[in-house]
Amino acid sequence: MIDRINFLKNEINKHNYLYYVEDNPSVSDYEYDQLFAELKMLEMKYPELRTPDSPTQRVGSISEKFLPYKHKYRLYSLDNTYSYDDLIIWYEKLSKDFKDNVELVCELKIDGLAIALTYEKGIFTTGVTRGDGVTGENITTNLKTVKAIPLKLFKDIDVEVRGEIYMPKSSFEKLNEENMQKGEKLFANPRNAAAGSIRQLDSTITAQRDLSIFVYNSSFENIPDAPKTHYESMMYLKQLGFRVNPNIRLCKNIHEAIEYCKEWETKRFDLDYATDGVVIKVNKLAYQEELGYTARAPKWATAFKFPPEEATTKLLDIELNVGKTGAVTPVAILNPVNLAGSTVARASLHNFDEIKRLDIRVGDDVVIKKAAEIIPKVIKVVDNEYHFDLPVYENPKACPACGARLETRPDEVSLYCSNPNCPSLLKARLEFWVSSDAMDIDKIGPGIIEQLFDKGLVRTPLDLYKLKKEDFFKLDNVKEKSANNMYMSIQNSKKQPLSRFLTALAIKHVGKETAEIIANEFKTLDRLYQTDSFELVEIQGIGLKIALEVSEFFANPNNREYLEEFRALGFNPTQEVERISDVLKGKTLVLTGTLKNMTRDEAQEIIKSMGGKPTSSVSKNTSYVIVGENPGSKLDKAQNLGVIILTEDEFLEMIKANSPVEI
Ligand code: 3B8
Repeated sequence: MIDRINFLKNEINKHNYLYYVEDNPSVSDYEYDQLFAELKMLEMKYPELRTPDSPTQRVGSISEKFLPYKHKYRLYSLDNTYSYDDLIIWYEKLSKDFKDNVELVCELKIDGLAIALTYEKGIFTTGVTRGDGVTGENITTNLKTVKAIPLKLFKDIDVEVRGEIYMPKSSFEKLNEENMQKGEKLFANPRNAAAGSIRQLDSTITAQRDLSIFVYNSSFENIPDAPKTHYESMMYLKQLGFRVNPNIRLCKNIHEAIEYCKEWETKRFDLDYATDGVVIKVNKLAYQEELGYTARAPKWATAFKFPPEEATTKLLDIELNVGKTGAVTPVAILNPVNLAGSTVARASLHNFDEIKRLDIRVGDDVVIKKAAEIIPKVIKVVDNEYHFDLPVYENPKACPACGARLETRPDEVSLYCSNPNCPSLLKARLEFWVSSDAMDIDKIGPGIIEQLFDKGLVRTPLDLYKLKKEDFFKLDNVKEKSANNMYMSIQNSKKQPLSRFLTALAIKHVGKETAEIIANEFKTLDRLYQTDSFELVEIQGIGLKIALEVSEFFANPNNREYLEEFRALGFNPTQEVERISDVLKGKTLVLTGTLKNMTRDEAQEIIKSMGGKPTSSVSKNTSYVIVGENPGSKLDKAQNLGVIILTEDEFLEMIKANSPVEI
């Protein structure tokens, strides 16, 4: 029987390969279905003969969990450039280290989702998202439903490959059409559709989506006749059974590479998959190794990005925003327009100097562009006769929120509201205080801040901590339960570490990362009181500008008084737990039941040290519930809400898999 099963597995895998990788089917759908049905039947009868590389394992299953997974090899990003001149500079810099001519390989840059696939002895074992490059999520079950990913290679080798999962443009359009008819949500572009499909907890849904892959890099260990160039390694990947993009070209020098870029800038629109640029790589693997990596990207590769899409629309108004520093910034209000697949109604105008420089007037037709930033920018005004009939934009003289005079500050382009009690400024500060980067008071959002402020219940962050439970009943639609939640989430934030408290203070130049560096160094607020700029500037990562700002902040008697008020309310921010990893960043975890291998406190410390947040109650926002012996009602609640449940062993495995070894 095992022979027949093996025969069927090989036949089906071969037909899969010909159909999904080679685009060259060799049997009819009917014949294929017959083979598949027979294999399924035999595996049902002899479940012990069912193996992970069987094509029947591509169907997916429900209630899979995505667990963080530390990559064996770090997945770097690529440096970007938008100009041919930069490409020439990049090439000259890298080739001067070598005597020979440096050959390049050009590939299309597929606009999908980066993933890493691990094969052991030729069998697909693990598939992981890029994540932050160090840690991703284990999405093996979902990836198994992608037919172009081989479950078994043509050679029994160990290899890790990287590639890009994407959805063909035509399938994306079809999916959106179907979703529209069903009244379901539409995806903005093929990339989002692919991401939405692959991150389904129910992988039977993934299985129904038309996803494919192009593979573009690999790490082999100990294979005979290993490829010596990138080009050869791509051919080798093809021989192993992977789908590689056919539009790859070997180039003698950067000028040939630029030719390739120019050619594909227009030809790309004829393809059935989205591309956003060209990846240019040094061909010789020995040279790649010699060139090495910067902190975030290989020096031996770069991405030429196709010019970003632009759109033209009418500027309806210029809105003014007051930020947490009191800076007033202009925002363009636009006639909504489609840009690179999403609708844009607001765009950045940078600052008032920029409006003057571009002579932007309300009523103009303007060109907007999506650059690397998420928020599109206004880049120029369309040459229209009527532009000159429109009134020239005048900088505001008064704060849009409180009417106070606006002032300039030395060496800064922004205009600032001169009123330290400006309601917009105070609200922006409060919003920042509760935000996820700062004190992370997750039950209080901008809408609640607005109400608390407008009803005169809070003016400064200090006031938040003086609120009583009853005060929340004064807000719209707030009942006992949510009043309690809000009250508790504010009170609990008193225990946030020093790094968050420092961030929340919104000291100039001190963002989240800088605050973390300072907090890890000083550990307590008391120690920070005693510091000066000389001591601060000695710290790795702290420049003079930051050092001066921070020391001045702590020397200022008003600020000291402010900080003392926090202490009187029970604050004593410290930095106890050193971060050892970021794998649980942004995740909340709940413990229930008795753990065998550690105490509750130990488990909580571990969670914190990996960047996670231990909390006591289960909600739909809980990332994982860790279950020990004799679990309480939290387990039932987690099951009802569909929260991912981890046994203690699974939790330990996750810790082990992500222990801070250098990679
Ligand atoms: C090194 C090489 C990242 C990439 C790479 O089609 C590295 O090569 C990378 F650190 O992200 N989207 C490609 C694509 C992406 C990358 C790549 N090659 N064809 C892509």
